[in-house]
Amino acid sequence: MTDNLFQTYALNGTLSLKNRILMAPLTRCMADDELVPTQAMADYYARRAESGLIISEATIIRPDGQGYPNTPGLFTPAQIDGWRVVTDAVHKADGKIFAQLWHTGRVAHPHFYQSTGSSDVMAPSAAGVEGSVPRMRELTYQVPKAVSIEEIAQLVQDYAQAAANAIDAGFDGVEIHGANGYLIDQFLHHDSNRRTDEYGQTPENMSRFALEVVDAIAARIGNDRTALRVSPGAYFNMAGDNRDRAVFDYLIPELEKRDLAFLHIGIFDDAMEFDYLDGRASSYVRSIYNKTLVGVGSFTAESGSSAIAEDKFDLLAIGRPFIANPDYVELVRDGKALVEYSDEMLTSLV
Ligand code: FNR
Ligand code: 8K6
Repeated sequence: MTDNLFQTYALNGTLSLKNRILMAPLTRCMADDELVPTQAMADYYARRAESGLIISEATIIRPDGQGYPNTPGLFTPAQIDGWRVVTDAVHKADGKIFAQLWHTGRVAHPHFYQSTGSSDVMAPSAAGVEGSVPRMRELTYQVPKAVSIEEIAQLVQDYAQAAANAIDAGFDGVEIHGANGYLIDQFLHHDSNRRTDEYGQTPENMSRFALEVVDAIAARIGNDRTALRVSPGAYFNMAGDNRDRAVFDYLIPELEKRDLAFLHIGIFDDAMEFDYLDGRASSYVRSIYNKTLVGVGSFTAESGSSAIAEDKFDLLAIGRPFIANPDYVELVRDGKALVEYSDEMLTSLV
């Protein structure tokens, strides 16, 4: 019984989804060397246009946001044109697509942007992560530079410009990547934010950058086309801290006031529990956020449908099964068997 997944859903007055199954954002590292989306990417997304909403793979807002090879960008005219081919293909197939806007912060690597002449890694504080870029183990993570107030203002501008570029490229809206240990999330956790100025220490200060980015983008493209992904539970390139709870206790009601298209949990398995959240990240957010919430993380169509029926969230995002099954929505609707995901599938775009 997955009928509720096939109900339409009005995100707001301007956007209505044909079903409640979203394609989760999935980095594929398949853009060309100028970080321009390819025709193969357009075909890949168009094959998945039966989902209620596709969220694109994370897309960098500027060169020093890059932490993985061949991740697409949204800051050059060629990148905007490349994305327009993708959004046209999705729209022609009767789909909708949001761009996920990304800056990796302290897990960026200057190897990827050496042509800009910059070797700085930008983060809230000079607190690095151990390790190296996945699948490029020779690229060890650097100790980042704590961004100045002026650099923060520029970053906010660059997020807003990338959002405007996304609309120019034909996207239906944007999801700001505020999750999974990347730049915005780095401001929201004590592990990575050790600032003592107006961007650190208190919940209001630590939420300031995230809210400035949200507000700048909403002012540029409309709150109805602006969404955000957050990870209140630290789990990827981030250590949790009991004090993080107060940051999200402040941030999430502030987000609710902004009337965004949706709020999306960033996690790999919704069943993960966090001491300082008294359980699952999704249950915690649901308890203090009354608007559209997207759940994700190791769900099947059946378990996701039950979670929606139990009012744990409103929309279900599906990641890995969508890599394995371009026709995921049709297969679920018809009650047919799915192909199981495996990591080897990441080497080609099907
Ligand atoms: C991801 N995920 C992810 N999340 C995100 O916010 N932006 C991204 O670009 C990516 N990229 C990405 C690549 C790959 C290969 C995987 C497997 C995952 C996380 C993803 O959106 C989702 O939260 C998880 O995959 C959990 O959902 P599933 O796969 O269990 O349905
Ligand atoms: C090369 C680009 C990769 C960018 C996204 C990475 C996704 C890889 C999938 C596995 C990642 C595991 C995440 C950690 C989960 C920890 C749970 C305890």
